Amino acid sequence: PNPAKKVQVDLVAYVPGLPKRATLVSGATTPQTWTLKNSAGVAVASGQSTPKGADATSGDSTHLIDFSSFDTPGTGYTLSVGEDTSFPFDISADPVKRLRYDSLAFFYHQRSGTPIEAQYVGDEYARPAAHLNVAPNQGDNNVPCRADLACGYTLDVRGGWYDAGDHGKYVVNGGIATWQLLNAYERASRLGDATAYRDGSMNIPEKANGVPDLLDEARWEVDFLLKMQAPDGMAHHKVHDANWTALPTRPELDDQPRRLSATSTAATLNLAAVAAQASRLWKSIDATYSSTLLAAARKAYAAAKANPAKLADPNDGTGGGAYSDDTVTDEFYWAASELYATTGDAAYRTDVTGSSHYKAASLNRGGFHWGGTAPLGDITLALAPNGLPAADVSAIKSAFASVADQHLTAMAGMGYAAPYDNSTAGYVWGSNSTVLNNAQVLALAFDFTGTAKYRDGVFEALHYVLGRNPLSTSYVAGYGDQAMVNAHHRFWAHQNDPALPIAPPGSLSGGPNSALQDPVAQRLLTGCPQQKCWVDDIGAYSVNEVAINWNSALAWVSGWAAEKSGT
Ligand code: 9MR
Repeated sequence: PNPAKKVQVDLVAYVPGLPKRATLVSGATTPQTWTLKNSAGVAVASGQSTPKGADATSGDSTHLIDFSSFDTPGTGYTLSVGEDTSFPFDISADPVKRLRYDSLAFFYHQRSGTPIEAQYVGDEYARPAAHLNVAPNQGDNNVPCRADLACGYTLDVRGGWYDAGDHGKYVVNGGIATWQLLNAYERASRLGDATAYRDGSMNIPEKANGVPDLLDEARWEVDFLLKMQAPDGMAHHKVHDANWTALPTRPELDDQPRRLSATSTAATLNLAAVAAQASRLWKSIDATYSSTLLAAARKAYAAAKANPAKLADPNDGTGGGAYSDDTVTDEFYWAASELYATTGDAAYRTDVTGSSHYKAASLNRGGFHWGGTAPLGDITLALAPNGLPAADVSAIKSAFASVADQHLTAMAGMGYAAPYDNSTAGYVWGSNSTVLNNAQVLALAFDFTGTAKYRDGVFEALHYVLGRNPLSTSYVAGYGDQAMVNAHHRFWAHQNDPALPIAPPGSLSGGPNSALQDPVAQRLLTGCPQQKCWVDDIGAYSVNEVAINWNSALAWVSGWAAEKSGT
């Protein structure tokens, strides 16, 4: 389904002044001559490849092509070896600067409870408001708990972002996604250039309200997270349909009853962490909102301490994903870190310094994801001024550099370099988000040390996601001549209904998943090498869905990369 080239490049662009590497698929044991041609087909550079041998992760025998020395901006370059020619690509900083905003636009598209207006997204992506009690929707206005829970109240949980290709709204991955957007802003304000996210930078309804647009977009979900808090301070794990709906189903045509799942310790700590982080960021923008957030965060944290082992049911997967997580020490550390960074309170400090995760103790090549959040606490403690001993903050920063070194060592041995540890579980569901979260680790290592190799590693990760991979495919819709089109999504379901749109530019596919956890992947991909376990098919939800907590990683990394790409 995905004809691969023999010369694999980033199908979008290489940034002037930075390394430029490609991969040749070849079993030859001797160097091969490569030629770089401009858009007129004229050779502008040539050189010799370096044989790297067989690579089990991709199933290819590869050579490295390094054309870094050529640095003339332009469009439509190709790389050739013998008869084999790559897809075209640019040498330019422009595409990554567009991607910074297209990856963020994903979140407006995913908003629930509000019309998605043509003036912001164009006619084909516009749709009416949904899940507001307008038939056939059953609405998120007064949602009861699942019948077996009998919680005795309903909640108004309108708003927020749909998780992914389904219409569920889940606190744990909503938490990490929101945190990552807010962290992109906080990092840029302290160590970079937050004006990239200024009011008017994004095409959203709030683009002229005097508040940075990235914060406006994040607030859409922060407000939803607050609504998921139960009277006792705990947060419901999720709200979603009673049954799975068919593909396609436009959000406003979803007729399923909506139900709250039980509260959970993990969801409650996600709420505590994000509300505390947001309270810090809105302090000088909207003091009342900032206080509301802090009160919610404190209440949630106290509720989680009183209910430290209320785990989400791993079997609660009808009509929505389970998102169960049997370890919450990491969420406790993350939430305590955010609360401490925001308040300086001694009690939170004690919980931070007493945690087994303290000083990045659990940061490793596995990185972070919705179920493993301790590094989010580390990142906040390293970025936001706080009263911890300087030596401890230094230790956290050093951990980022040493894990980044481990990534770079592993990447040097790969045919298609990606910061990804496949040693325990192969390529997992959402592997592209893991690659990009690890790119965030590399980016922070650069921020903390200024060492160029870490910056170069971030761009290597982007090159992998944008086409330098064994499928010659850009996993980002709208970016590159062979880019993901048929995302698993109930509205962007063009493959099933030509009247509906394809995935909009800047949406990230989950990526290769060697566990093949859906019937389409099982039918088409059995026996695949790990990096080839992917297909651009709407039915292949375990490899080709989109999700807020994956696009947040793309937004963080592309925003950082855009900042480092000069003018
Ligand atoms: O991202 C989630 C991944 O880590 C899990 O392995 C997978 C199976 O439980 O679920 C993924 O999340 C999906 C969620 O359950 C439902 N909405 C779509 C999400 C992305 O595929």
